[in-house]
Amino acid sequence: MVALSPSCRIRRTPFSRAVEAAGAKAYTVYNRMLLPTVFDSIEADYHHLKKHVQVWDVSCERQVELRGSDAGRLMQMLTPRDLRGMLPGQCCYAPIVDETGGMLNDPVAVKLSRDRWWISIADSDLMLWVKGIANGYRLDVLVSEPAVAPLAVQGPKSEDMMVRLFGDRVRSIRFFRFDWFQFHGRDLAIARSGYSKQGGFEIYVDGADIAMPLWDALFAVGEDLNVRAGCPNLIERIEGGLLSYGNDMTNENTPYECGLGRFCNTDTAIECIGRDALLRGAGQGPVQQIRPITIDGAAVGAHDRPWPVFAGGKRVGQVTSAAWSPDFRTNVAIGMIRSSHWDTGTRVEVHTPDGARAATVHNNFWL
Ligand code: THG
Repeated sequence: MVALSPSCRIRRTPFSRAVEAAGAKAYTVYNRMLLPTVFDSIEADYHHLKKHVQVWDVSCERQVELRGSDAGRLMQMLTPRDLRGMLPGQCCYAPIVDETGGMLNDPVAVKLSRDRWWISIADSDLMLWVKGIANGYRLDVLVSEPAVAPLAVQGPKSEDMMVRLFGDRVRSIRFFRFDWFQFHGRDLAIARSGYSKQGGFEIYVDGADIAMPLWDALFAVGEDLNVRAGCPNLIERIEGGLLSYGNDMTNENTPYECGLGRFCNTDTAIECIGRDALLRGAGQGPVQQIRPITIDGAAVGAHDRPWPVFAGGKRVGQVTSAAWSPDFRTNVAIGMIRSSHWDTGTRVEVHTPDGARAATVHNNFWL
C-alpha cells in the first residue's frame, strides 16, 4: 500500500487526532478532506456496525450554507425534487442536476429555517456551481462553507447511546428529521440519518472547539455498549444500495439512471435548472440504470474499478462498487446496466482485473 502525503490541500478534521488514536488504518480523500475507510478490517468493521454502535468522523460531508431571503428559491433551482412541502427541522435526500440533467451531487438538504439551509454534500465541488447560480441570477443569498463537522453515530445501539448523552428527547427524532440539543452550551442539530442502513444519527458539530469533548463524551457513555470508532462501510453500503457519487454515478448520469427517479418531481419543480433537460429525456425512460449485482465465486479483490460487464460478447454495463458480503456469502456489487440486461435474474459476465466472473443482475438491494 502507498501512503497519503499530508499537505494543506488535504484537510484534516476536528476529529482527526481521535481517529488516529482509535487506529484508523486507511483513508480516502472526500471533498479535499480526510475520511477514514478502515479501522480493524472492512469485514470486522462491518460485523461490529451491524451489532453494536460506531462513531464516524464524517466531517468531509461539508455543508454548503445558503443564507438570505432567496435561500429556498436557490435550493429549488438546484434540484428536481419538489421542496415546497419541506418544513424547518426536515432533511431531504435531493439529487442536484446541471442544465443537461446530469448529476452534480446527491446531498442531504437540511432546512434550518425559511432563510437558512445546509446542503450536506457528497464528493464534488458543489459550492462553485451554487455560487455561480446565486451570482448569475443576482439572488439575495450568501453562499458559504461553515465550520460544521458532521459526526455520525450508527448501529443498532446508537439510540441507547445517544439518549445517555442527550436525553430521552432523542427517541422522538423521526427519520430524516432533526431537532436541537445542547452540548457545552452550544445548540447542535441532531438528525436521524446517516450513510448506513443500521439506524442512527448525525450530529452537525458547529465549532471545532467542542469536537473532541463531544467525541470523548460519546465514548464515555457508550463503553458498555461496545462503542468503537468507525466509518462508512463499503460492504454494508453496497448491501443497502447507498450510492457513492463519483463511483456509482457522475455528471454523465441522470437521476433516473441512478434509480433516484422517486426523488424527482419534474412536473412541479418548475424552478429546477435541469428540469427541461430531464423532461426531454424522460420520454422513453433511461437506457441504463443502477442495479444490484451478485458476482459468483470467491471474494473479489479491491482492484481499480469500473469493471466492464459483458453479455453475448457485447458490453452491457459496468460494475462500480463491489465487495464480498460475509452475511450473504456472495460478492455484492453496484453497477450501471443497459436496459436489455437489467431484468432481475439476467446472467452477465463481469471482467475483473483477475479474470471474467459470472454474475446476476437483481432488482432490489439486500438491506
Ligand atoms: N449524510 C449527510 N450528508 C451526506 C451523506 C449522509 N453527504 C454525502 C453523502 N452522504 C450523500 N449521499 C447520500 C446517499 C444516501 C443517503 C444519504 C446521503 C440516504 N439514503 C437513504 C436510502 O437511500 O435508503 C434514504 C433516502 C430517503 O428515503 O430519503 O440516507 O449520509 N448528512
